[in-house]
Amino acid sequence: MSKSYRIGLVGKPSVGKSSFFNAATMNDVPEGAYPFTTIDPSVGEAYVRVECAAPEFDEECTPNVGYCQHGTRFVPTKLVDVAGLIPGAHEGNGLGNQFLSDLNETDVLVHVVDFSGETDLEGEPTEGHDPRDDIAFLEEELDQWYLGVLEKGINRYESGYTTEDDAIEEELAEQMSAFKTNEDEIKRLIRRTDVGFEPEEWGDEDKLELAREVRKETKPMVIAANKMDTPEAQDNYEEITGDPDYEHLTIVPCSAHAEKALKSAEKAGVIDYRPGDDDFEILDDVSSDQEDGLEQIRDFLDAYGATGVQAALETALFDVLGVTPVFPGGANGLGNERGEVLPDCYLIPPNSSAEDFAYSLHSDIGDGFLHAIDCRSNRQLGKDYEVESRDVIEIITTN
Ligand SMILES: Nc1nc2c(ncn2[C@@H]2O[C@H](COP(=O)(O)OP(=O)(O)O)[C@@H](O)[C@H]2O)c(=O)[nH]1
Ligand SMILES: [Mg+2]
Repeated sequence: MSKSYRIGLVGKPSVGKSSFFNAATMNDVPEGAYPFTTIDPSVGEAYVRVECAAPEFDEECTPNVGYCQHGTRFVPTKLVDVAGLIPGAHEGNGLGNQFLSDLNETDVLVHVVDFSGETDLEGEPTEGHDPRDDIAFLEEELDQWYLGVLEKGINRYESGYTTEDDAIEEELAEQMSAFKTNEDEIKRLIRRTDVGFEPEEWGDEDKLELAREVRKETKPMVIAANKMDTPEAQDNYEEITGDPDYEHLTIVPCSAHAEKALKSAEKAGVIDYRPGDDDFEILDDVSSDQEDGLEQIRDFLDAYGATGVQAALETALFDVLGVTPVFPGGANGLGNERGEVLPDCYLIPPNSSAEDFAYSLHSDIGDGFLHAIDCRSNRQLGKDYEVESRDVIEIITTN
C-alpha cells in the first residue's frame, strides 16, 4: 500500500485549529474561545482534490477510498489537530512534550494564525496583536526543540562515545532520526549552511542555523491566515503579504468559519457546494438572515477565491511537500478484474521514479518490475522515469 500522509495543524491556542479541523473533516471536536479545549490530538480524515483522469478515457471511475464528484477526486489524507503549543513548549512547559511527539508524526504543517490580531501569544483575547509575532514564535519554538536534539548529538560526538571515524552527519542523523532525516540530508544541510564539518568549531549561531535548516527541511510549512472574514485580518493580510521580509512564506488566506457554514448548509440541503469551490448555489428558500449570511460568504469567495481550507491542505501537500498524485491504470482499459475503474489515486513522494511507484504498490511488483506503461499514450516507460502529477500508469512485471 502506498503511504498515507499526515498534515498537522499547529498554532497557539484560539487561532481556530479545531474550527479548521472540523471544517475540513466535519467531525465533531469541541471548540470554543478557550485554550486547551482539545486535550488529545485529534486525528481525522480530510480530502485533497485531484482532477480525475477517468473522463479523459471516457470512463466513470469507481473510487476505492474517498469519492469523485463532477470529475474531481477527493483523496483522503490524515489531518491532525495538534493542540497545546504555548510559548516555552520546548522547555517541557504545559502540554509541550505531547505536542512535540505528535508533531513528529506529521509530514507537513499548516500553521494556523489568527490574522485578526484578536488573540495574544497565550491565546487570550486582545486587540491589535501582530500576526507576525505568531509566525516568529512558532518557528523559534520549533527551532529551539530541534536545537536541543542537535546539541545532544554534538555532545555525544564530542564525548567520544562514537568510534574515531564516525562522521558528524552520522551521529546527528541518528540523534535526529525522529525527525525522519538521514545522513545524506544532514550532510547536504551542513554544506548549505556552510558551518563546516568540525562541530567543535560551531558557535551557538552555527548550531541554531543548522537546527533551523533541518527543521525547515523536515517540517515544511504553510501558513493559514485564518479569520479572514474579519476586516482586521484582511488589513493584516494586505500588510504582511506586501512585506518583502515575508515573501518566502507560503500564506493561504482562510476562513474556517466560512467553510464550516457552507458545509453545514450543504448538509442541510440548502445550498449546492463542493469543498474548495469558488462559488455555491442556493437551492432552497432561505430566511433573509440566512441569505444575508450566505451572500456575505459569497463576497468572501469572490475576494479570495475560496474559503481557503481546501487550498491550505492542498498547498501543503502538493506545493510545499511536492507529493505526486498518480493513478494505477491498465493499458487495455482502466477497469480491473473486479470491474472497478480507476479505483485508486495514490499520493507518492516527490521525485518518485516508475520503479519507486511499483515498490509503493507492493514489494513484489517492485522486485518484478519490467517496465511501466503510460496509459494515455501507451508508451513504455523505464524504471527511472520520474512520475508526474496525474499520470495513469500500468506496471508490467515478470511475474
Ligand atoms: N471570525 C472567525 N473566527 C474564527 C474562525 N475560526 C475560528 N474562529 C473562532 O476562534 C475561536 C477559537 O477557535 P478554536 O477552533 O477553538 O481555536 P483553537 O484553540 O486553535 O483550536 C472560536 O471562538 C472560534 O469560533 C474564522 O475563520 N473566523
Ligand atoms: Mg482547539
